[in-house]
Amino acid sequence: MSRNQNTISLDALVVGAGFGGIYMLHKLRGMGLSAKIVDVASGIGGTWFWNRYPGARCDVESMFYSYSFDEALDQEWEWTERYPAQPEILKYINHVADRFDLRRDIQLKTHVTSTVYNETDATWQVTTNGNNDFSTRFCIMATGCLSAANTPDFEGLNDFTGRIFHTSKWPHSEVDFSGRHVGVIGTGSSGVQIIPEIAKRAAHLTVFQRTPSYVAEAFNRPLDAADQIHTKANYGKLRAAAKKTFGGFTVAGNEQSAMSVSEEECRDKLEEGWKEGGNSLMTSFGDIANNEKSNMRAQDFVRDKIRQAVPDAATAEKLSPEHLIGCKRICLGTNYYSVFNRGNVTLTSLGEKGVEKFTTTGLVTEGSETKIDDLVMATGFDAMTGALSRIPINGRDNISLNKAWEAGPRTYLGLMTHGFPNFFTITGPGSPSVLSNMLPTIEHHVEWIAECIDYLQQQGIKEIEADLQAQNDWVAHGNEIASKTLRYSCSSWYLGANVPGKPRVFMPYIGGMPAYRKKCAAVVTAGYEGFCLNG
Ligand code: NA7
Repeated sequence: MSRNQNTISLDALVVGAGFGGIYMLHKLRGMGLSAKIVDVASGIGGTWFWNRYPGARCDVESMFYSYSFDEALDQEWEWTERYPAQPEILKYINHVADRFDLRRDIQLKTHVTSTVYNETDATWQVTTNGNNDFSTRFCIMATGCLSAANTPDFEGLNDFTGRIFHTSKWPHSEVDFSGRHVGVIGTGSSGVQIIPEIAKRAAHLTVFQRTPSYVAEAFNRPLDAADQIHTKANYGKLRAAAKKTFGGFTVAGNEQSAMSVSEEECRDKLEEGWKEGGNSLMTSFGDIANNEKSNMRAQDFVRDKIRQAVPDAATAEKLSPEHLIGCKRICLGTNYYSVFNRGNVTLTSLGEKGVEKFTTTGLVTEGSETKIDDLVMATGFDAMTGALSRIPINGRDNISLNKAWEAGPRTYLGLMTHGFPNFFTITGPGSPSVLSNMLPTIEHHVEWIAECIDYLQQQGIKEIEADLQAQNDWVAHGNEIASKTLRYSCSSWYLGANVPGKPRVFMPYIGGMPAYRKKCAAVVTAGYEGFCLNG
């Protein structure tokens, strides 16, 4: 390990200046600890700093995709749309950083090159590519679940002479597609959002689709004063009610089975959910995600919507997914399907061979070349573990995190890993994270970690570490409940199935936020049960 002469000693170093990192720094500061954030980006915002492609928007309603820890902040901030666009989210997090004077402890444009545990003095030695390294007692990874880009290793890509973009690493200056022939690979959430935007400008857009997505209409709209006043007057109650739901979302949904009503009644209810917009389709009934027959009714409903939106039968057929709805994350779109009615848009389904190769002027699929000027990869992320696996992290006995997670990530509560003392992960694998509303879930983790650190300080305890047995039990419990759900059955990024060679393990905890919160609280009440407290 090469060390900079200038090593800053801290109580806590937070890696990542997204929503998790920003709140963690605020909390640690409030406890009187010396703490800093380090981030490779040139600005704060984490995933919202990078994913600045045209059309980028959150699929959680703005008034609840926001921090709840400060009532005045809640009351003063004005969201303008039901679903916030990326620039507005970035503005919000920058506002928070300024409001709480956080910037003086945020070191940007700094890449963490390694983090190694020194058992002798119980510190983490964190090296960077900048002018300084860090020596810190606590190392907190707020590196995000969807931050490491998945860039498939397409044959011949280096020979392609056109422009290449990835949605998750979008340029800061505007990209002009006018008059261009553009190819987009990927039809997940990012593809679904960017495709209609590119179609407006490009001379021709070819969409290369491996698996069609279920796209629910978002029915995004401007938020009027009445919306804001009502929510702000009831924020406390609404947020408390959301905490009782499975994913921490505001919509509790209908608990009835879709099979308990007639086909006609079922359609009417699904139609109501569809018109409500967003995720309401999935919560129209209580068992769409768990019962195959109920799921089939919801699938048929969306396939009908596709046929209504796209008159060309062959295109509608290609756009119609066959897999279980909700198995992969459902996408929210705005007039997504109808974009394929435009004369300048072609949908190309990838055959078994996928993208066969790139040439200097385009790409070959099913033996024929499509010439393009620009390639947009909307190919997603090495989700949940990618950001961590790309940093060499060595814990006790110099064991690497990649080795410890060789067969898939293993954590206790998604918060800590055996062999890595005083090393925390915010919304790590093994926590509900991406299956929930990330903002309240992040707040829960930050507050749990802060309370834990405070406890260690008060008790004069040197180290906390996940107990191996408790970790094994937690992993087994997570696997057991995941294997009984429909979500386990398809090739999603939840399972790591989108990245060749990645172990297939269902990474987020699927027991729901209420059960998870209860477990985390019980662990604390029992004196950090399942953790080893040393020294
Ligand atoms: P996703 O949802 O992982 O979507 C990636 C898309 O790219 C998806 O359609 C993939 O097809 C496709 N893909 C990935 N690799 C390839 C290759 N090698 N060839 C062809 N097509 C490929 O990522 P997003 O960025 O859209 O969204 C991620 C999350 O961000 C989303 O769930 C929201 O939570 C926000 P596949 O389905 O794997 O066949």
